[in-house]
Amino acid sequence: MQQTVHLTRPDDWHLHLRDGALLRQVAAVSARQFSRALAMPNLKPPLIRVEQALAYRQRILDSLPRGNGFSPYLSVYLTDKTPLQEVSVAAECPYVLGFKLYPAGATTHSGAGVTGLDKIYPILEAMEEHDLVLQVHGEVTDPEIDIFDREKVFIERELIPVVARFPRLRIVLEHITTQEGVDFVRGAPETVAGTLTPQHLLYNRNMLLTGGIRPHYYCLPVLKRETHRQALLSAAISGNPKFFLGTDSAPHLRQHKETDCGCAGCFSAPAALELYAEAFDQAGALDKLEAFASFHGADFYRLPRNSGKIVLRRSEWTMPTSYGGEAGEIVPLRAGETLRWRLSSYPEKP
Ligand code: OTD
Ligand code: ZN
Ligand code: ZN
Repeated sequence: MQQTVHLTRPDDWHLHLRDGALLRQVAAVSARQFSRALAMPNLKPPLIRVEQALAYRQRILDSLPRGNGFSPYLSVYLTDKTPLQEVSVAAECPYVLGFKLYPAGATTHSGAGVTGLDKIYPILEAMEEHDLVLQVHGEVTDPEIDIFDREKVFIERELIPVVARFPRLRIVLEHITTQEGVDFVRGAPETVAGTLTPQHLLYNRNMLLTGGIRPHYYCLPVLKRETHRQALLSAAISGNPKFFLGTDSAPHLRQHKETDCGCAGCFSAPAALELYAEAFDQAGALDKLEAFASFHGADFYRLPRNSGKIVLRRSEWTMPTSYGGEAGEIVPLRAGETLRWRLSSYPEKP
């Protein structure tokens, strides 16, 4: 049985780092595992201008020990009113990789998002010209559509027409959760890729709802049935460069999860790589982990692959029941349970 996995330092291409005290509490948790991350702009208020995104980047860096080596990248939050000139401003900033499409109301802090894709067609055209990437939360918000079907319907109604209309626009369908999402990305042109989270690779919706409701497994898009999980796992281990790592680690304080209207989001950052390793190991595909975690994302974003290595060892340990700190208590994914892999050497400092 394979006991170690050696990987080129990986990156997290979809991460919620929050702001203020919570940022100071969680940033180092991701920086310990990853070399770079694409930090999401759904703050309160959202990062709707490049200038705000760059100021946030500095706050992220300030929240980490000096010389840490972690490099955050940003995506700017699209609204119905994003000014066209913002696209050329973004294109000048090496740390801004693109713009994020949140359909208004689809997920946490998406209220200021886009109410109709036609409203941002001029922006998408400019992004295509400037070769900026569109990061997409791919769910419709139509109340008539069942929550488990919202990704599939978004692809049919919105994404397929956008890809046809903007054939050179590079798009990442974030946190894919369905067979239809996998099929769409696989069948789409080279311009389209997708990220996969650890929770969607490891769990189906039974985890959320069997034997009691488990708020720490509640995220959006919500966990789906087992057939979908299997489709996601086969995409992750396929070696297809269109699929890469994006944890979507989304910390909320315990009291905001364990309540009568709890927030969506799984805090997977403390053991993100170990969780991916577990999923790949279960599928007998540890040899495919490195490309998924360390190469495909960097290649898609046209950034150099990282240098340096990390090592994962097969070794059992127990995830703490919570992570305390300045902002309060956060319950991680798999709290109090056994993990099978352990990161045994951390990214080297540059
Ligand atoms: N999903 N929670 C959050 C974001 C993501 O849609 C997402 O990217 C969050 O709390 O920011 C969640 O469940
Ligand atoms: Zn999302
Ligand atoms: Zn997210």
